[in-house]
Amino acid sequence: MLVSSRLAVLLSASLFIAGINAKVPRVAHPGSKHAKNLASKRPSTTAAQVSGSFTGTGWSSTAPQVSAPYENIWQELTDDEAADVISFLHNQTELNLTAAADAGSWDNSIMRVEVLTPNKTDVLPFTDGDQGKPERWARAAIWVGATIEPYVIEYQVGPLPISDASIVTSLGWLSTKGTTYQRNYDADDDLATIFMYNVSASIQDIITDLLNGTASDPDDADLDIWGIDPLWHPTPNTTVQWVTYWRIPSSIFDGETLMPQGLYFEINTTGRDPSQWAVIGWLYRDVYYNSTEAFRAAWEAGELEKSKLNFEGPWIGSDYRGPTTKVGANSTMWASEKAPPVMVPPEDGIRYKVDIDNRYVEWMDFSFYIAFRRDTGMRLFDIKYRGERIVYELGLEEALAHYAGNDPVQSGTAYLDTFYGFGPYAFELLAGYDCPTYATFLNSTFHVDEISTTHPNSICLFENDQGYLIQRHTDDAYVASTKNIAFTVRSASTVGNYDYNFDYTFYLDGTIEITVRASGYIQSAHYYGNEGYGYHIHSGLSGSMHDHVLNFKADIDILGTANSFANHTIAPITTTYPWSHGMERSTMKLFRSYIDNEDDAKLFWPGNAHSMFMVVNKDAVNEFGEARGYRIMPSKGPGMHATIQNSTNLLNSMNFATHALYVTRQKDTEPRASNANNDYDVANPVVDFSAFFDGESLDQEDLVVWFNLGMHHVPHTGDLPNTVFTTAQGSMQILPHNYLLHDPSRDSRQTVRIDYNDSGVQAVHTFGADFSKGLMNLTSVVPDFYVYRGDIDVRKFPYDPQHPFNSTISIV
Ligand SMILES: *[C@@H]1O[C@H](CO)[C@@H](O)[C@H](O)[C@H]1NC(C)=O
Ligand SMILES: *[C@@H]1O[C@H](CO)[C@@H](O)[C@H](O)[C@H]1NC(C)=O
Ligand SMILES: *[C@@H]1O[C@H](CO)[C@@H](O)[C@H](O)[C@H]1NC(C)=O
Ligand SMILES: *[C@@H]1O[C@H](CO)[C@@H](O)[C@H](O)[C@H]1NC(C)=O
Ligand SMILES: *[C@@H]1O[C@H](CO)[C@@H](O)[C@H](O)[C@H]1NC(C)=O
Ligand SMILES: *[C@@H]1O[C@H](CO)[C@@H](O)[C@H](O)[C@H]1NC(C)=O
Ligand SMILES: *[C@@H]1O[C@H](CO)[C@@H](O)[C@H](O)[C@H]1NC(C)=O
Ligand SMILES: *[C@@H]1O[C@H](CO)[C@@H](O)[C@H](O)[C@H]1NC(C)=O
Ligand SMILES: *[C@@H]1O[C@H](CO)[C@@H](O)[C@H](O)[C@H]1NC(C)=O
Ligand SMILES: *[C@@H]1O[C@H](CO)[C@@H](O)[C@H](O)[C@H]1NC(C)=O
Ligand SMILES: *[C@@H]1O[C@H](CO)[C@@H](O)[C@H](O)[C@H]1NC(C)=O
Ligand SMILES: *[C@@H]1O[C@H](CO)[C@@H](O)[C@H](O)[C@H]1NC(C)=O
Ligand SMILES: [Cu+2]
Repeated sequence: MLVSSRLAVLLSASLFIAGINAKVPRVAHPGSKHAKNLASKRPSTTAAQVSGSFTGTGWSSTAPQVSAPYENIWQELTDDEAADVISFLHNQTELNLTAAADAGSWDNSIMRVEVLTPNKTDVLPFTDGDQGKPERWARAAIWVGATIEPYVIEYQVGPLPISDASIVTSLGWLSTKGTTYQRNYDADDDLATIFMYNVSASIQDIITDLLNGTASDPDDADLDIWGIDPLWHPTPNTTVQWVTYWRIPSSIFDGETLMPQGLYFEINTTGRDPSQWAVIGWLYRDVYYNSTEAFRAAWEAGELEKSKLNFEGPWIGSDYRGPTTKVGANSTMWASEKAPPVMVPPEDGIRYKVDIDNRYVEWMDFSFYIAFRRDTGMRLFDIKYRGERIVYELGLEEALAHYAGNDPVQSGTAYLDTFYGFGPYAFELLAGYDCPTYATFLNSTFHVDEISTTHPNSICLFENDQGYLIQRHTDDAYVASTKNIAFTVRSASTVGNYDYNFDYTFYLDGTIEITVRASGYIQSAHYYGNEGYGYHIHSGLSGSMHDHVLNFKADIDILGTANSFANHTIAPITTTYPWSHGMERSTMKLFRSYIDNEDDAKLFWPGNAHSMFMVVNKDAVNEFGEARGYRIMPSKGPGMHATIQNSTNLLNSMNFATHALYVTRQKDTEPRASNANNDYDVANPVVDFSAFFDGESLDQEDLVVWFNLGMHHVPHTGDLPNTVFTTAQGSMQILPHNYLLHDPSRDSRQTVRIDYNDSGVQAVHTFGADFSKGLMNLTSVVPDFYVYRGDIDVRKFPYDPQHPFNSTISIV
């Protein structure tokens, strides 16, 4: 599932690149690892240009207001809070900060500020008791560039609002190594890009011949140059990287990651003095040349056979490509120009309530708070069902896309996408496409490089009919059916080349489903010699196999925090019964046990799904003596873990991907399974997930389940031009298990029973349900494309018309 994509440059993560014309990035945004630009083409408006509330159509979708029972204490910093924290940090002279707008890679600057998620031990006495609000703190990531050994580090800042009592202090308590210090071996990525183009300029004649393009001037090149992520450190404190050439599309389509050119070189970028940097070797058609001279000699000797190249064409575009004239009933998708069925809003107003200021939502028997983070995007807190909390926190932790290949760039690619962040790329959703036009849209904001950016309408909330029933039964006297209406919270992040869609869906039976889908551009490989690592999918192109593993945190609380993790397994047995006349019967039986220690709680989904895993409360049994609980179960797709268990690329930074799910005891010091800065130094991550497993009891303790969604992605021709959501998706369900005494969807009136006999219908029972009826003006659900408006940046330095959208380029 998920996608991979990367930006190219920026890398990482699959991203964008493309569109970006490979300009050397300005140094002002020291967070970007590979310095390239992510973004870019996105329209942006200033706050002043935006007014009014967006609906996406002429239909005004104002959800009824509700007042959250308490303030959203997880909410991101307001712009004012962020400005205050930034000012306070600048006042700490020992940090020696340069304003982000003026900072280069040799300065210290603020990469990002964000709310520090309050500790659960401080939150529960407030939400569940009569204690006051927990203190509000921020966290800040600082780029320390004014040194020969640059690093990044995070601090805890607060309490907020800033006062005489506020301090800047260590955040080491949330690191498994005791410090958030991360050595930054890529601080001079801007110079590295220049170095790569200088190297290429020295062989432009060969590049013209082999690759039919220019790569001598980063501001005027046909070819982009970028490569592995994370960088390699073959011996301590040294840095090497393999890079390759990608053709820059000239059209609007962002297909750079579909145009690798098959020539690779390795450079040694150890240290901060580019004059000491060197080319280590070249690779072309699986032949390694140990110097530029050796490569040139082979070329001059005519020893190089030319590989097929990947050129731009309609094949990288995602537009309609069918016949240009209507060719009648026998043509492909002959009716596709006709308007398809559409979702329309309920006649009688919206059936959910929202507290916009607090990002608090009530739908049927569920309520929850929405928060948003730069690293992981949208997350939910305090999900209650029928008045009881069932999930304290639910959200993405990390997204791995681990590639392999016969070439060193694909082999060296293993994106940890929180490095780039899901927040900065959670762009505006398109009403009528991403979400129904009648959805409620929320904005999201993050604070990077001393700029507060708001993506309007980047989270949507809507109810819809799932297109299949939640319940039915027929016999010779009646037919009974219940509509499967569910409520979804959605966002999508385009992290470089890939688009990840995240859904949290709530069902009438008390189930919560977490779904991730991937679309966008694959990161592909040059086909030469890559048969063992992907399909040949275009002239010079291999699909480049990779694993997507997205780790999620589900802090499940069943009737309090004292919970246990049950394993109910169905297994075959051979046994006799009092009634079996002594004869053995081959049958099966239910075996019940608990997994009661963290060390036993790194789990796989068993083959044939023969084990059920539940978070239960042993002290909360129902009237039949069964422990009430919620089960966790893969829904779409089988659940995931990484194929590569001991990655040469990621070392200690992918321990969240070794198994399909994990259970740990909840601890304030273990709030996240990963950290956005891990990617800077993967051998010494800020958070090494394996350190969470230290033999603690899981018996009636506060438990956290960490599970993986994803897919093994071996792109085939159907991934061109873009991967499709239909197959690239996975989901997990968290569902009631002996939690209530019957199916709660019976409490929905959207159920019908028709009694009938040979004489026809005798009675119709609709239980008071209303039906949508009367006239619906469908024009009201036609999307208004012209309200799409892109980012809103509150800049703290003058607008640069040459780089108008630079704030979203920053990856920090
Ligand atoms: C930072 O220092 C300046 C000058 O002393 C002061 O005006 C400002 O209020 C301080 N900012 C914060 C957040 O304390
Ligand atoms: C502070 O940072 C500047 C670069 O912005 C650097 O030149 C200077 O040496 C640093 N001062 C100290 C005391 O580290
Ligand atoms: C959260 O808990 C950790 C570990 O107990 C503690 O060090 C930290 O100060 C707490 N954070 C806040 C904001 O109180
Ligand atoms: C090289 O590119 C030029 C246009 O830039 C094109 O005319 C030519 O056919 C290309 N050559 C090959 C071998 O693809
Ligand atoms: C690498 O750099 C660190 C930090 O300066 C230093 O402590 C360590 O000794 C270095 N290791 C080697 C092998 O040079
Ligand atoms: C890279 O350069 C450093 C010194 O700058 C050197 O110690 C190291 O051996 C080099 N590594 C490789 C693989 O060339
Ligand atoms: C490169 O390879 C050649 C021949 O295999 C060898 O003579 C030479 O020493 C090598 N150069 C380097 C820099 O390793
Ligand atoms: C569609 O195909 C059928 C069967 O081949 C043929 O009889 C019919 O004439 C075709 N119709 C059109 C509009 O081409
Ligand atoms: C989103 O931001 C826009 C522009 O600032 C504002 O007009 C709108 O009210 C915001 N919407 C929500 C739901 O906060
Ligand atoms: C679950 O229980 C079954 C049956 O006792 C056992 O075989 C299996 O190993 C258990 N699974 C785990 C993950 O402990
Ligand atoms: C992981 O790889 C390293 C280096 O290749 C090797 O030393 C180690 O034994 C491997 N560990 C496992 C569990 O495969
Ligand atoms: C439907 O709505 C559109 C846009 O509001 C309006 O122009 C049109 O007249 C309406 N049609 C009818 C039949 O009311
Ligand atoms: Cu993929």
